[in-house]
Amino acid sequence: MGDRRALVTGITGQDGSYLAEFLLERGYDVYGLIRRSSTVNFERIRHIQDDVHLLSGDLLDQNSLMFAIQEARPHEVYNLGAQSFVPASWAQPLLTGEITALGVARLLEAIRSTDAEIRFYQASTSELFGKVRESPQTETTPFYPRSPYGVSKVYGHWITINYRESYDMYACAGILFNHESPRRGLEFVSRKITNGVARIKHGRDSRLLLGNLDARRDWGYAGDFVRAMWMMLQQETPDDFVIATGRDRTIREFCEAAFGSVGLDWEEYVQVDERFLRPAEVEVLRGDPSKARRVLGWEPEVSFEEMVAMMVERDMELVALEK
Ligand code: NAP
Ligand code: G4F
Repeated sequence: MGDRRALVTGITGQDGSYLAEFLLERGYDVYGLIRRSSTVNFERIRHIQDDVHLLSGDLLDQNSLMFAIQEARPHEVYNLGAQSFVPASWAQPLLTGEITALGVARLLEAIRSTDAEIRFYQASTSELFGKVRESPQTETTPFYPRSPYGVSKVYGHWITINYRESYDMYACAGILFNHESPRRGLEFVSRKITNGVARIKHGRDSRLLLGNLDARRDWGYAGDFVRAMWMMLQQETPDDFVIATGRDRTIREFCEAAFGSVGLDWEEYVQVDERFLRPAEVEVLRGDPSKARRVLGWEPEVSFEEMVAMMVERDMELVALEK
C-alpha cells in the first residue's frame, strides 16, 4: 500500500493508462473509474490491471461518483473521463455536454461533499481557444470554442476554477494541446495516419482518406503530458497551465513524417474525402508553455519525430499480427 491514493476517471483511455503507470511508479495506490460496457475495453491497462483498483462508475451518475470517492478516499482526483472525439460531439451534442461539461460538476460536487481537501485535476484542452484570438495561446488567451466538445470543455474549465474560488478547493485545469502515442484512439488523425501507413506498407490498403490537410496542431507525446498533470497537483497553490510543445505542424507534415519513416511518399496514397471535414474547424493551435516551464519545471522529452516513429513502429507490429 502506498501513502498516496489517486482516483483517475478515464483510466481506460490514452492518458488514463499513461497516468496510471506514472502514479504506480511513484508508489501511489491507483483507483480507476470504469463504466459498464458489454465488451471489455481494458486494452490500454491490461498490463497494469492487477496493480490498480477498478471501481464501477460513470460521469453521468452522481451516486457512483460519491461511492468511488468514498471507496478510494483519494488524495488526488484526475478527471480525464470525457466524450473526447470532436466530430462525435456534433452527432451527440447533448451526451457530450452531460459527460464532458456536467460530468465535471458532478465530480466536483462528490469531492466537495465527501472531502474538500482532495486535490483535483481537470483535463482542459486547447480546443477552448478554437478560432484563436492570438498566437501562440497562453493561460490568458480568450476562449472561442468551435464544437459542442469545445463548448462543453469551456464549462468544465470554468466550473473547476469556480469551485477553487467559491470553496477554496485545490482544483487545477491543465490546458493541454494535442498529445499522441501508440495508444491513441484510431479515429484521431495522428493514429489514423500511422495505422494507415502500416496497413499500406503491409499491403493491406492502397490509400488513406483524410479531411482537412491544412489544419495545424501543436503535437506532443502523451507520456510527457501526463507528467505535467501530476506536477500541477504537487504545487503549493492550485493554478492553471498551458501544456504544449510550442511548435505547430500541418496534417500534411504529419503525413510526410509518418509515410517517410517507412520510405513511402505520402502524396501517392493520401486522398481528401469531404466526409472528414468538420462543420466548424479549428484551423491552427500553437501553445506557449513558458509558465509551465518556469513554475513547474516541465519540459517535453520526446520529440515530434521520435513520437511519429514510435507510433508507426508499433502500428507496423500490430498490423503484422492481424490475421
Ligand atoms: P480518450 O482516450 O478518449 O479517453 C476518454 C476516457 O473517458 C475513456 O477512458 C472513456 O471510457 C472515459 N469516459 C467516456 N465517457 C465516460 C463516462 N460517461 N463516464 C466515465 N468515463 C467516461 O481520451 P484521452 O486522449 O485519454 O484524453 C483524456 C482527457 O484529456 C479527456 O478529457 C480529453 O477530452 C482531454 N484532452 C485530451 C487531449 C489529447 O490530445 N489527447 C488534449 C487535451 C485534453 P471508455 O474506455 O469506457 O470509453
Ligand atoms: O486528431 P483530431 O481528431 O484531434 P482534435 O480535433 O484536434 O482533438 C483532439 O485534441 C484536442 C486538443 O486540442 C482534444 F481536446 C480532443 O479531445 C482530441 O484529443 O484532429 C486534428 C485535426 C483537425 O483539424 C481535423 O480536421 O486533424 C484534422 N483532420 C484531417 N483529416 C482529421 C482528419 N481528423 C480526424 N480525426 N480524421 C481525419 O481524417
